[in-house]
Amino acid sequence: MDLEMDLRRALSKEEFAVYYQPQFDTTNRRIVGIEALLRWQHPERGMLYPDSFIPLAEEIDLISRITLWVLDATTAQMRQWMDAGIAPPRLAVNLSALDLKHTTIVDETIQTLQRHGVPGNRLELEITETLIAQDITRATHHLTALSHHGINIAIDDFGTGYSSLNYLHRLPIHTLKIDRSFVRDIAPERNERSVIDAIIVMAHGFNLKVIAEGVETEAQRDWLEQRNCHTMQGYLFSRPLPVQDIEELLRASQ
Ligand code: G
Ligand code: G
Ligand code: NA
Ligand code: MN
Repeated sequence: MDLEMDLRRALSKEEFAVYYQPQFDTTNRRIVGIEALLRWQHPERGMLYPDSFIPLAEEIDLISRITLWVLDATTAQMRQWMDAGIAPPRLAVNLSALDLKHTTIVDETIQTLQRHGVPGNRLELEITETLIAQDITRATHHLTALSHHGINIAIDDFGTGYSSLNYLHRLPIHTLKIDRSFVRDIAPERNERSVIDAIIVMAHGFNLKVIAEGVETEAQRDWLEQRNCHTMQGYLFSRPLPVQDIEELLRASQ
């Protein structure tokens, strides 16, 4: 079995699917966004998660086609939700480290939005710090162009990579996503200052939205609320769901 060969065919064989995980505002329990998470329904191996094929896709230079497929599929989905009156305010799509290196990513993203009639402010692109640090000049250029079209930029896994306060205010960033490793380590009984505290204070100081990911327990939720982080994503609220299930949730939360 050759995973590389399978991956090269997966797009044309329509083996990819998008799962959707909601992000909640815990002050009013409303869905403020939905993150799109890619799945590969492999004919023999069953459902594969991004960690097991995205690195390979990057290596064999297939990642930009996959990213475009995800952007197209999720934007079309967003349009349907808008027409049905159940659209979440925003849809978050993950970019891979290689996507921002391609000069065409900005145009292709804009064209995809226009093709489906979805305004830029409905889209949030999640990128990692490492990606920005690798090529700050190019990243600045692309992210600025994207944000001129209303597209939001979120820093994913924030706090785990090379964080520079310098880029935070130089770049058009809207959201920090606190990495789930910090959320996992929350110990309610301890009262000392934590990395999360620092991230939340900093986010507010820079006028950025902040979202905690990987929230699994009520204790973690309560602790985060106390620290003024009210946007959360994680198994406590919902797992990533196939489209039918997320639609049910969207309808129920109207
Ligand atoms: O549920 P989860 O296993 O889906 O995601 C694991 C990792 O894969 C996360 O770091 C997430 O950012 C990344 N990921 C999920 N979907 C996509 C996608 O469509 N494109 C890229 N490049 N990464 C994704
Ligand atoms: O890196 P990124 O943040 O985009 O990854 C999202 C990943 O986290 C996905 O694999 C998703 O399935 C997973 N995930 C979402 N919520 C939780 C959670 O509450 N706990 C854990 N352990 N993983 C989660
Ligand atoms: Na992500
Ligand atoms: Mn993350």
